[in-house]
Amino acid sequence: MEAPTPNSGTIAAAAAPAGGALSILRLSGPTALKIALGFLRPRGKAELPPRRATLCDAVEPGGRAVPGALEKNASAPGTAGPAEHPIDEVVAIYYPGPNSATGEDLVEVSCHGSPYVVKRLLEAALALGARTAEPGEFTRRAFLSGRMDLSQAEAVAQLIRAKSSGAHRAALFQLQGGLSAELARIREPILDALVRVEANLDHPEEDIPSLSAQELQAALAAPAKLIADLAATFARGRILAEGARVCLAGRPNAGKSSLLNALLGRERAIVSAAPGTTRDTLEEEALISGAAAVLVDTAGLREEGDADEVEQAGMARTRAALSSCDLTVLVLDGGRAQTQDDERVRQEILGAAAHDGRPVVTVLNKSDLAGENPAVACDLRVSATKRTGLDALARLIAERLSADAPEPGRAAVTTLRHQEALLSAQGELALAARAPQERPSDWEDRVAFHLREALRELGSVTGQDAPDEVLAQIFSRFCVGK
Ligand SMILES: Nc1nc2c(ncn2[C@@H]2O[C@H](COP(=O)(O)OP(=O)(O)OP(=O)(O)O)[C@@H](O)[C@H]2O)c(=O)[nH]1
Ligand SMILES: [Mg+2]
Repeated sequence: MEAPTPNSGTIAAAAAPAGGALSILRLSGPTALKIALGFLRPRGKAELPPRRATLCDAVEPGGRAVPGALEKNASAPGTAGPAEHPIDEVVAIYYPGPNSATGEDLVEVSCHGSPYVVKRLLEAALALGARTAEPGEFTRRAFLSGRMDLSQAEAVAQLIRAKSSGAHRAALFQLQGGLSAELARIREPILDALVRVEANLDHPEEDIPSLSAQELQAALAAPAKLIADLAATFARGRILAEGARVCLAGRPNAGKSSLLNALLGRERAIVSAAPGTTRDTLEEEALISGAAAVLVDTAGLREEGDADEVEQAGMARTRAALSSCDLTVLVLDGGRAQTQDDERVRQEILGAAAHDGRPVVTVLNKSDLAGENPAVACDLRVSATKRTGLDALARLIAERLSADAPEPGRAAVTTLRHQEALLSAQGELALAARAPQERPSDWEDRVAFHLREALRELGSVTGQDAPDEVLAQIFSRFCVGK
């Protein structure tokens, strides 16, 4: 048997999770139509007309008749062919390549959502010569056949994962080629500069106007600025795609775990009146005012000297969480007077956030306890146990997180792979711009080299020359059937 290599043969997979009312079986490849007609009997037709939803009986390939079942499919009197075991009544659509989602012949079969039916249909397709698709293989074929570039293919995965309106918007913009268009704008002047430098090198006698070192620097300033602007969207773009990390921190017993539970709407973390209850950091995904977030509960911070070994280890994790989050919620204990220790911890948390330019929301919790501490500076007063002020807190977190969110309709970088490519391209442009000073006598060679590298890095985002391992890594993160 032929080894299943990616991108060869006809593939089949369920494209919607079985268990809903409907499921979809997809077939893509050179023999998709032939295989489909091996187990589909279009009602009243011999063929599947292109791009038309056609009611079909799905049958066991090569099976024998079950009298009475699916009567309309029963062999007409006088026809000799064997009647067949029915599996389901389905609607099939045949999309001939190259104008299909994968760029190849594609057949989509909508069947009833029973996992058993889906399994039988898939088995029928496999028996007729299809093989099971690998994760992301349909999208990979769309990329390889030029239906979409790599950044658009990656956007398909992001769109499927999108849990919030911001994530959805960013993924859709990228899917529709927004990032690719921005990259094309950046590449153009670099390519232009490269052509002129290479003309100097290869055909100095020809009449292409040469590029002076000064002109080179001027020509590279614009794309360098565009790259820097695009790379600057990554901090927020990543938050959009993955959800912001929101860290709850403060003194022991301030009510951090209670607040986590209140924001989640369920008792996720252990709460107790004993200070030092939470030892390890704890993470949970949540929607905060419609924005995807990961809430992180932490061990309370206090004087190290008084803490035992486990508590100290917990505090070290708190500090690590604080330095890797996108927003800190500083939780103050409103149930008692503020002490010097409170002030010290508050300064530590505010200082860490200010150092990295991260937003902070300061809440005074336990506001139900006499509502005292009117003098304590905070953004708002909440009560985790009485569940007051929680909506305002969620709104404030979302507001501070989206203060510098990428504008709708503007390209944003949402994946580390793209960001790394942009930063490398930026580095190459800087090296190219410096080359004339560093090597006044033969800078053209050096510049051409760095410009080509910059273009290669930018091209890797859209997959213009992405190596196979990179493709394999990207598409393996998809689900089967996409
Ligand atoms: N009255 C009142 N009590 C609260 C409120 N929030 C928390 N508590 C109580 O305060 C105590 C400590 O709550 P936790 O949520 O465990 O506090 P924590 O900050 O996670 O504490 P550590 O994990 O030990 O750092 C518990 O007895 C809670 O019931 C509140 O809003 N009002
Ligand atoms: Mg706790």
